[in-house]
Amino acid sequence: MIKIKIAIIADIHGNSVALKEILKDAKNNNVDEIVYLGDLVNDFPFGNETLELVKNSSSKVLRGNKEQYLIEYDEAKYEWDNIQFRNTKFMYNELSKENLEYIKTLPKSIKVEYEGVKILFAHGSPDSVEVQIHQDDRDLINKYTKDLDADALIFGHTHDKMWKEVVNNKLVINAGCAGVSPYYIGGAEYVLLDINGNDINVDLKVVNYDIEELRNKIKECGILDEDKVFMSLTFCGIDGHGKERYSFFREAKSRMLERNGKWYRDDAKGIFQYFKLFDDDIWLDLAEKYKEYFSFN
Ligand SMILES: [Mn+2]
Repeated sequence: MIKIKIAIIADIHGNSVALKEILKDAKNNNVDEIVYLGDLVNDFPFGNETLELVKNSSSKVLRGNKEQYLIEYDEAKYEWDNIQFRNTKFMYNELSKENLEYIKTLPKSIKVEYEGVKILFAHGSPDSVEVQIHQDDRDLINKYTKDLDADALIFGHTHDKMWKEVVNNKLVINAGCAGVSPYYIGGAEYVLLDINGNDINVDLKVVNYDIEELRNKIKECGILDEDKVFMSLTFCGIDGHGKERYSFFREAKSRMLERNGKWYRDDAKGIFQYFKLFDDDIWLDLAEKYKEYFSFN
């Protein structure tokens, strides 16, 4: 009988410090293979380092919306000068040519069969890197499981705390978030799947990593010369200030709505319609308001 152990890692977002700890833990658990569910790079600036770890540990790697943004930026080279956009531009400029070409090769979903057990892996939903499947969205979960030609559907993207359940006789797992999970202080989520014949054991794992190491790496890499606000907000997501980060974006969005009647730019194209690019004065004004929670001022 086949027995295979798989580690599933979603949403690293350039946090190579977190990924290294996950890979250590996965090795200690004797995993046979690793599947990456996309959003490998952005919002932390360690894209190349992350991609080297990813490429060296797996050939089952998906594209997320963050990879999609970089690919579209490579094609269109939008001339946006919003301060907030500098983070994406920094990542684009930092990414090696080889890694840029690599992310273009990544599929949006894959189906893998482990001796009769079929699993569909996706970033957001089986048909989109942008769709978010939250556990309380029963219609959506029903839609994606009722005719599913697989035994399990596993995805990430929402950054919700990991969850699993059986719906329409299919195993459904949200693999949580490795790099920017707001539910811990320096905690990285990943899933261990133990397939033993038709029996699947699911272990939702959280490993700790050193947020000070990450903070120091950020100070050294040059991103703060471009913008401290986005980096601080991202850091709020992992150092216990997730609520403040959420309030910042909610407030920015409502100020944009008040000013423009919409919260994205008129010239936002393609997938960037979903990218919250706020006006600089709103961005900087809120940065002042929230600065006591910021790591980088
Ligand atoms: Mn995503």
